[in-house]
Amino acid sequence: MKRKREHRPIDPDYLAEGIIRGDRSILAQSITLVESNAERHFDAAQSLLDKVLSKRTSSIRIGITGVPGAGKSTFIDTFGTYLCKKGHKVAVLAVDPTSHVSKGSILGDKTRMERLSVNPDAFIRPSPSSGTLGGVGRKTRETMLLCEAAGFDIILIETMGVGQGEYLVRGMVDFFLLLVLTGAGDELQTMKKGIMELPDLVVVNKADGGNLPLSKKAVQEYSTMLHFLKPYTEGWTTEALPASALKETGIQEVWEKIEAFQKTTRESGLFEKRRRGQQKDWLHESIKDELLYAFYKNPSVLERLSAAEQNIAEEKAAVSALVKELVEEFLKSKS
Ligand SMILES: Nc1nc2c(ncn2[C@@H]2O[C@H](COP(=O)(O)OP(=O)(O)OP(=O)(O)O)[C@@H](O)[C@H]2O)c(=O)[nH]1
Ligand SMILES: [Mg+2]
Repeated sequence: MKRKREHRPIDPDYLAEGIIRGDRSILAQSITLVESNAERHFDAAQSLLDKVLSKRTSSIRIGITGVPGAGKSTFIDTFGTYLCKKGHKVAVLAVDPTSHVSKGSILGDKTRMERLSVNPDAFIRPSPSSGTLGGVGRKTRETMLLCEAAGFDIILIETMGVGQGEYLVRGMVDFFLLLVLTGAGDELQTMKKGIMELPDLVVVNKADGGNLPLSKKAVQEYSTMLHFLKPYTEGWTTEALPASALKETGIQEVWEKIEAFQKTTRESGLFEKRRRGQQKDWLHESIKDELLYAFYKNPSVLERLSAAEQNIAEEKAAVSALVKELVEEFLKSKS
């Protein structure tokens, strides 16, 4: 006879203690727990987050974006290794809002982060797959909290795919870095309009070998462009710098900029203000997620939904009237 699969009980106290001790395998397990879409994991995950929330180390959260092939993974490998050498603990998270395949991208990324993936002071985590409960935003935010509780003081978030990912990540980091290549004009065409208004620093990567003269020109072009744009962070000037992730040049200069940014924004109070604003946004996003989730799994809504869809498709009813009816039905079922 086949035995029914049993689920081991999850012990949030045990996990919290392991995370705070810096146990990487427990950190990985805990991230899997908060990423889970299974309802039976929800309470344990929330209880775990509650327990570690006040135990977090002070951190800087850095988002890194750029067109495919700009060198994000290579840059993170070099930059992360540099930061570990300086005594930091670096967590690398990937965000891919378009990915529906769990752990699809990390295999590629781990091989591109050869040095960092074996560094004892670094922790690399793949993009969570998007699911119904919450979504990528919630999962990444909660993963950041767990990493901070495990003592990681620098969180690097690589956005995969150009598009909505940039805005999502910009809204959850302190500092946003845009990695670009030479030939500013061509590249800007493939990037979404408006992306140049998001970064706190533009890094022209692959400034090495025969590409050096072109990258110098690109730095100038980007600087000119940035000069005409309103910087994303008040009181901070977004600049363009050259670097080579491969030859490891310009890396120290990038870190110096980020340190200057931290100093300026912490002193002006903007650092804290931005984080508080992000917390508030998170709350409202979560409320919307939760309401949507409750709505779409509500039996009396489900009962009426396909008939409503049919009516709308055949233009037999007005959308607003049907929506009102469905929402009222939902609220009635809850009262
Ligand atoms: N010459 C040179 N090549 C680089 C540099 N950085 C990255 N590359 C190369 O550029 C290619 C793409 O690098 P990745 O780090 O995978 O780029 P990515 O932005 O992470 O790419 P996706 O994750 O696919 O969006 C690889 O072949 C790297 O070796 C650099 O500084 N100089
Ligand atoms: Mg990559």
